[in-house]
Amino acid sequence: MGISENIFVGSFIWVGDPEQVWIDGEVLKINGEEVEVQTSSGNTVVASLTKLHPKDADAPADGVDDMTKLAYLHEPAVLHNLATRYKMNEIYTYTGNILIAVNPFQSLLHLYDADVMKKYKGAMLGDLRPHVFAIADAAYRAMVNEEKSNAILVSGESGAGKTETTKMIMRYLAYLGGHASTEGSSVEQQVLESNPVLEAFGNAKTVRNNNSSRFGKFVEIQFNKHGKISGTAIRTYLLEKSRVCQISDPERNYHCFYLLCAAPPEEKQRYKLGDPKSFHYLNQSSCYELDGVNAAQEYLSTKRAMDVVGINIEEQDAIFRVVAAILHLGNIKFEKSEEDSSVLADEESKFHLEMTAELLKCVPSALEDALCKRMMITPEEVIKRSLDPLAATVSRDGLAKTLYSRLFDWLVQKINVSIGQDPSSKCIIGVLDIYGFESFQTNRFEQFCINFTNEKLQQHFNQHVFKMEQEEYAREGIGWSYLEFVDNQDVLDLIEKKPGGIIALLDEACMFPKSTHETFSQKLYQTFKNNKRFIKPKLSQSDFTIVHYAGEVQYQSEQFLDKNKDYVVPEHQDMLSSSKCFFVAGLFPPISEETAKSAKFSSIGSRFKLQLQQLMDTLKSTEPYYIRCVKPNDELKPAVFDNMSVIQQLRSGGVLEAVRIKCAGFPTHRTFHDLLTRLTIFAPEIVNENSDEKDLCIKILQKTGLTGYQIGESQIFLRAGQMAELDTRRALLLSNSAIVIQKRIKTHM
Ligand code: AD9
Ligand code: MG
Repeated sequence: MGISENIFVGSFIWVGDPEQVWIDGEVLKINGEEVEVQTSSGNTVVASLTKLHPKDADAPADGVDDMTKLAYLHEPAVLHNLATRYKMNEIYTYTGNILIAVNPFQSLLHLYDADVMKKYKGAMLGDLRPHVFAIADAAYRAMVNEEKSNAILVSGESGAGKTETTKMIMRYLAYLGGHASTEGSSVEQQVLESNPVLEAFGNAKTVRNNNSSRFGKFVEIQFNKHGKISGTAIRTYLLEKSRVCQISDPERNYHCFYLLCAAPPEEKQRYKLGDPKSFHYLNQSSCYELDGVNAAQEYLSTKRAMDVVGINIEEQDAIFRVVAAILHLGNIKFEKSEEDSSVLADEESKFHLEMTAELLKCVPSALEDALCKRMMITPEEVIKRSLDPLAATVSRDGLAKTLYSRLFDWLVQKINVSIGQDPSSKCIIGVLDIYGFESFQTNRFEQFCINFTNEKLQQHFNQHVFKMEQEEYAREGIGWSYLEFVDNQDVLDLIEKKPGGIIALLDEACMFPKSTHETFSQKLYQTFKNNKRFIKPKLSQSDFTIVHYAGEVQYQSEQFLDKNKDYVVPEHQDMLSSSKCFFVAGLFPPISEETAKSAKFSSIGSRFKLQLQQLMDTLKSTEPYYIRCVKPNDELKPAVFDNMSVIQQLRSGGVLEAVRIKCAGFPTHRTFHDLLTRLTIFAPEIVNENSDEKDLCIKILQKTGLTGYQIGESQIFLRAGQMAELDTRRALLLSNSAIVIQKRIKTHM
């Protein structure tokens, strides 16, 4: 059935709008394919019939808590429903069992207090208002009852609320799976306190979010056979290293740097720290403070959280020494000495070099050499070559990044060891908080990896939604073959296929000394010239575009080769592994000569691909629950709902894809009883019949002449648009009978 049957003069519809994406209106005239519409904003527009969507005139004014309850499951209806609910501070809405969470940008404490947790405990999904606790509860109960592992996958763009949602889930799981004992720190307390520690070191203010996670995270919470939390494993993905030495206004570096600069005076003295404005790694941006955050208090609470997760005082001291050392390191400047070599630029640089060496407990001259000189091994001899000031600065920044990322990995590892794993645990609930799809003006290697992740998750999501639909049809005993299902395997092949995918070609380029980003791009153009997921942009000789499921993204290949190389300068490695500080030396375990020789280069892209594969394998063994976070506006303001931005996110987050999959099957399910109440008007004579509801339904539907629907065990399954068609005809019948009645009244008068 086409849309056109539902659109007639006087019917209410949705029409595309350049500002609001969709606007409602009434049909004034139909001229073949052209329709004249009076919009609710008072304009008259002409639109093509195929571009219109019918509007449910009977929809409840306050929206529906589950999109599948909408009479018409299309884009404008989904968008309108979310906007309506958001206005009333109803930030959660289901689409079947996917939860959509729209960031309120204000604290709605009443939504999350202990009473609310109590209410959701054990309640069936859908019995109470949509809530993140309901999803966590469902996952927990399914785990306890069916001894199955579950995963809750939280996604959305930066600032959409993933991390806050994840913390809410963890709090609720800790409430359900907590231990009564109060001796020392309980496992669940440790699990919760791992968050502030990782946020201090892995989060930063960006233009999109004041507390943006600069890494992906999968927290696997293990439960014992009594349903109590017995261990945890945290896996992290791709920390953004470049932020350590490069930031732009009005962003900030990682929170820990500012916290440490606000430490009590004696500690600041110990680390020779002063005003954050005096450090190059911080003063590239003029933003130092965060609204509503007291850095001094945060420093103390971060240390308390470290206590809880089992990081002792000595370790804390060592961690902050490394953080301070990085700040001092960034202030070392170089200038040209004879023959292209470099020396420390001034007294200040000398001071910072000494401070860095003192904090890292290594020899100042060794540090200076490691920064400014390289060993060249020739068959005859070993030569020390000097670096020019620019290369020495690159070397300095490289050292800062390596130190920081090793420190972050150490923290994750330490938390894992300290909370401990439960080898006897059979069930886990995994919680994934990972970066959403990104498409910026400039897209680099990071965006490439992030979007690759999203392609992987999208495939998992589609397959799952698809499977769930099929299972429901099977339960109801109806046949369904879904041939239209489109998979994104082709994009994944383009990226990760071995050999021949983009990552494989990038690795090849990295191993070949003469490669440049241009030769790499040329190779891509040649290899994928007939690939419909790959485009060579007309105006560029080195950019490339991937047609992702969520849209086209143009990548700049300039730093792809460099960023793909995970490489620690051997001079840095040697200097730090011989540090007198047990902690620092531990971050740089000596590497055997064999590995040093064999591992010419280790590929970040390939390692990331492997990590993702492991994640997907874990996810495959779990029952997934999806939460899609939505950012309602870019100003981070409460009560502002920007249709354009939201629709983009629904499209790229796969919510509309899920809707599409539903629509391709039988998206509208109605119980026999429901359908009878609604449709008796088509066959009023059957009401008095003594058959069961199923038979009555069949009779009514036969009378309507509808085809293609399916009859299940307890429900009728209608094709997309069929409910709308029935409603329209019902409305016409009702108005005709109203006219008849009116006529009767008139003739009686
Ligand atoms: V990023 O990809 O890590 O940059 P997230 O994680 O999606 O991003 P985050 O959870 O950090 O976003 O949320 C951003 C901000 O929105 C928070 O700092 C809160 O101020 C605000 N927020 C998010 N969710 C809620 C909520 N349920 N209630 C109140 C919220 N405020
Ligand atoms: Mg986050």
